[in-house]
Amino acid sequence: MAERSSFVVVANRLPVDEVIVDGERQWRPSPGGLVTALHPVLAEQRGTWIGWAGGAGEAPEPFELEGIRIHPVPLSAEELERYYEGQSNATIWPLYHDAVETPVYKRRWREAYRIVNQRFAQAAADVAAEGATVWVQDYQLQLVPAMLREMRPDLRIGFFLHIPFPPIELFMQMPFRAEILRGLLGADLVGFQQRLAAQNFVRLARHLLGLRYEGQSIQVDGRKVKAGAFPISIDTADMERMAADPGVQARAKQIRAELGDPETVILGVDRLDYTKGIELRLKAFRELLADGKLAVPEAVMVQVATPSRERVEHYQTLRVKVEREVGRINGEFGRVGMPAVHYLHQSYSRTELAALYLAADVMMVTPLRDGMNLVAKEYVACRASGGGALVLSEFAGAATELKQAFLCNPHDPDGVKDALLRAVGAEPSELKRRMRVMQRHLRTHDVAEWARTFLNELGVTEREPAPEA
Ligand code: ADQ
Repeated sequence: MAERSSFVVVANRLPVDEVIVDGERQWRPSPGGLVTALHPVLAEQRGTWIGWAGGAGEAPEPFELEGIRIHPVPLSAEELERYYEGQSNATIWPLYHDAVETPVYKRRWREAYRIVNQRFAQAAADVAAEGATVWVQDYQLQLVPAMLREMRPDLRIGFFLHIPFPPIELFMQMPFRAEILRGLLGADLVGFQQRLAAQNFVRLARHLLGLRYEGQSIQVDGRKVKAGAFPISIDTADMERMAADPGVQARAKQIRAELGDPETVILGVDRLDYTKGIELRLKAFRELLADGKLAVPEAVMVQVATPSRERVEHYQTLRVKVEREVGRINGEFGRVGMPAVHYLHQSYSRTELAALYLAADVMMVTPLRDGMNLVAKEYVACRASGGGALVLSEFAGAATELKQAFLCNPHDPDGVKDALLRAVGAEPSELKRRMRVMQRHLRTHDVAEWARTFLNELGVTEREPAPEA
């Protein structure tokens, strides 16, 4: 058996991408906040990351990349359809996001979710050293903590949910609700983005299983399970560095020129997901053009919508609706060579995204519900020069921290239009002041601090020296 690790991360996806070089398969690290934050801890402890490598069928053999052991878990084509697209993304995802799309419940999806969660738990049980710390990530793996504790009671287990945790009334819809809750309660610490989500969780434990709690601490089988809020963040310094790069700044200027040097560039950057409020944002823009409050070519909108979960029906329907709305706006308000909305259904590099953030006068982040929303934080971190306005939904976790944004209720079209207009018309000095406060916050509350706070609360530092940030 391979050498075991004292620190293990378990997540649906591995932090690596497959690339083919000269006909040979190679792996390169995929950029992401989570891996950036956890890299120092993983590298220091020769930690292991367990996850799916992408693709159906057999998994590659475990390997090491940049000091992290990578332990792939296989998923069959049928499991991908049932565990990932089905139970994770057509049942749990919509239910946890206020059921803004109707969750679909299927027995065979649940069964696949159980089987796959057991496989991830087994992999963790195999690679974790005696007394190791295991940190399980997100809604695809909610059964893993209890499954793992059953096999390995010696481990210290943390769980972090990246998406919202719904109120009791909504959670109670789920057919195997008690099993999910017991799954999570297998952890020593269950982390959420928001305090309200942690409260939903402890109240649910009492409501559904009759468990006693004090503060955020639940009594389960003679153990204590702590719940808490750990708002995730970005690698702020890295984002600031990128925005200060002359190449990125030149690209931002070029983007503005390509857009016809308008007075106001309005930007949206999201995965193409129905929780992100892309349609309502487009509608607000259309109505403002129709009302004559905004006009093309002085104002243009750029909407980047990253392809996402394209085999799930909810997502196929959304794409049709968004593209129809873009067509409608351009049909009514565009001119030859001058569309009102530039719609890009593509993925971009980090530097191109930073250039887009720099090129935008107003960033619109209007989800109907979002655990955190890192795009909002990335935009703020990029605007070190002080300009720019963030229009932010109150229903994004980020709104709790970024209070100087132009906050709006995405369910109220007039409120969204009003926030957008206020952002467009704000004085530069006011925008600077707002940005400065938010930037200061992000400098001290970055993703490394997030990981450190969670691991400290889990008690990792009681046994090991504090991980370097
Ligand atoms: P997501 O729903 O994926 O994450 P978000 O937090 O906005 O949402 O993160 C998206 C990331 O993807 C950002 O870092 C962004 O820069 C990047 N991205 C978006 N469009 C891109 C494009 N076209 N090309 C390249 N990169 C692109 C879930 C939860 C969130 C929570 C995060 C982290 O739904 O609420 O903030 O996890 O916990």
